Amino acid sequence: MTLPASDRPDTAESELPEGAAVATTTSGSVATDYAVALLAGLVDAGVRELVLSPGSRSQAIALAAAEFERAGRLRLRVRIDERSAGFLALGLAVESGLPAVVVTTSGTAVANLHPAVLEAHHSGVPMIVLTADRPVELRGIGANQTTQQPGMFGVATRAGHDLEAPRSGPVDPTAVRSVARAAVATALGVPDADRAESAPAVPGPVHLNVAFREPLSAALDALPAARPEPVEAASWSDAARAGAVRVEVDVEPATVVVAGHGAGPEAESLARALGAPLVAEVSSGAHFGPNLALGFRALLGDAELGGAVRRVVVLGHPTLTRQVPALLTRAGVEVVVVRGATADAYDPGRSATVVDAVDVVETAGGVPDDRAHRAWVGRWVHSGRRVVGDDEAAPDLEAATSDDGSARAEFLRGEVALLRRSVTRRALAETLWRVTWPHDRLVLGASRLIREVDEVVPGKKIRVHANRGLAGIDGTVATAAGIALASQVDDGAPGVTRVLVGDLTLLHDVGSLLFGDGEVRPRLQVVVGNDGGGTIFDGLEVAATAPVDAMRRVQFTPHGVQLAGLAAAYGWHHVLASTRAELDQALARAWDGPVLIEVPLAR
Ligand SMILES: Cc1ncc(C[n+]2csc(CCOP(=O)(O)OP(=O)(O)O)c2C)c(N)n1
Ligand SMILES: [Mg+2]
Repeated sequence: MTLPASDRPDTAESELPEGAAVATTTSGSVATDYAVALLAGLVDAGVRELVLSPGSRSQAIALAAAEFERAGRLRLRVRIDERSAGFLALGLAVESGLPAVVVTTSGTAVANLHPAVLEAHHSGVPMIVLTADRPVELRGIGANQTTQQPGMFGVATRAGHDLEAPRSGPVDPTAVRSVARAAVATALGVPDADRAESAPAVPGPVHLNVAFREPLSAALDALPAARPEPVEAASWSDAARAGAVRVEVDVEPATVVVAGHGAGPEAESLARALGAPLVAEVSSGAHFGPNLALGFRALLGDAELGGAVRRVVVLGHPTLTRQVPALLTRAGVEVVVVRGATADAYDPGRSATVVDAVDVVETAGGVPDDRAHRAWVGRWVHSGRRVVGDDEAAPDLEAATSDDGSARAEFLRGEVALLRRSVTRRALAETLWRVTWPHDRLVLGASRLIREVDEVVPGKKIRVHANRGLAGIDGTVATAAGIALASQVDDGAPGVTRVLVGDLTLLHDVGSLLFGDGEVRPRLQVVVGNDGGGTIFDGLEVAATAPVDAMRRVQFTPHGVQLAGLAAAYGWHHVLASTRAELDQALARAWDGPVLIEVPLAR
């Protein structure tokens, strides 16, 4: 059967004059020459990772990428689903701090990147979206697989360029190189000297839409020589500091430091410098240190502690509680927000003094080491410990070593019973926290379990990530795979990446369990708390009044998916961990490929 021209993928649009493209190119295809020049520019500017999904219009970039990988100049990851590819690139960039490139063909393929682009925009993650397109003469005439790609991501990109490979060559590698370099710099948030803006640039996605004409690719014999000249990534905070307004925070015992997602360890040092308690979300990068106040939901709601707060310094993007925004909008509370690498400064009360970097928050009155400060911090820290308490009574260690045989037997019976107990959300959170070490990575999906972890785990300096830019349940497995892959690149003693998700969050991104033949497997344990649907909605106020059946159907969205079967279909190991002993064993299992650990949870 011969397909009608309009249904054939990318074959019918030979709009060039005969021979024009061939005469002035290196490879025989302007598209290939352009793709090679662009990738060379990106790699020389510091790009290390490229994710692509297959397609015809993007073939020149895809084949050139394979060649760069063969030459050891790029790591290439191939994924069928562009939504998955986008989140994989996001995870690679989160872990490496470098912009990952994601390549798609034209049409709906591009739109599938939108969720990851939005997340990258809102959380300040560098990313380069490289989409292939039809040339201008084929746009707006109903050509196959052609839509309005330039500008598709709206305000979510730091920059967007509608580029085209020249009509008939030759490709000017210097010009293409400078486009690539500028894209890397913008994605990293390096300020543009020509742009007179008050706020410094922040990292985020850059869209390069490239129109290719036929012939869409040609054989490639040689790559241009490498000329590495990486863009300096550290410039964001330097620039922020250079242009910053100075704000003084008095050292007085009524200040609290709030560290939301991505705040970083600076929040912890600032809390100590101010002699202030630290309210740090679990993915803040500051959930540790002597000033960390656990159980802060209760403390902020407490009239004597939360009620006494007069000033809050916020770093990062708090999203996990209602108590933090309530505090920041309360009358009589002064709010200083330290702008991070995110699209918007966090300012729920629209009343904050926004500063650009942490060292502009100067402490007046010297080092806070007086008794009043110690007492203020101590009250938060001790009350927090009491609020969180212990899930279980501490084991009676005296009984364990007692001379009395029956006391020892009683102790052992108690311990065995504990190990046989089913896993609660709290035990799941605490166990994952306990087994994660600084060389490991922990990724937390949106919904109920991240809040459980946030609420109960003690301080520990480990790498925790969550997509909190928009808190979507989409792309979590792919993001974690990207973090795992980037963390295992040149690792002598590789750690493990663990991602904790609810069942709906897993099912939403189940396609990201797919690895094609020959694709590098991430060192990843996907831990699924399976309660049969979205139990976060059980906590909505409306659940008390809405019809039970309706709530179940439209919010809880029950399913009977057999996760073991899914895992098998995708070639993953599946372990059912119904008891605490089984969970411990599953997490400690020797590495022999990606594993999906299913933990049944009561609704
Ligand atoms: C892309 C996207 N769609 C919808 C939502 C709204 N949402 C938030 S949590 C949730 C349910 C999550 O269920 P599950 O992963 O099973 O976690 P659980 O609360 O049951 O632990 C949904 C649908 C979202 N955050 N992102
Ligand atoms: Mg669930």
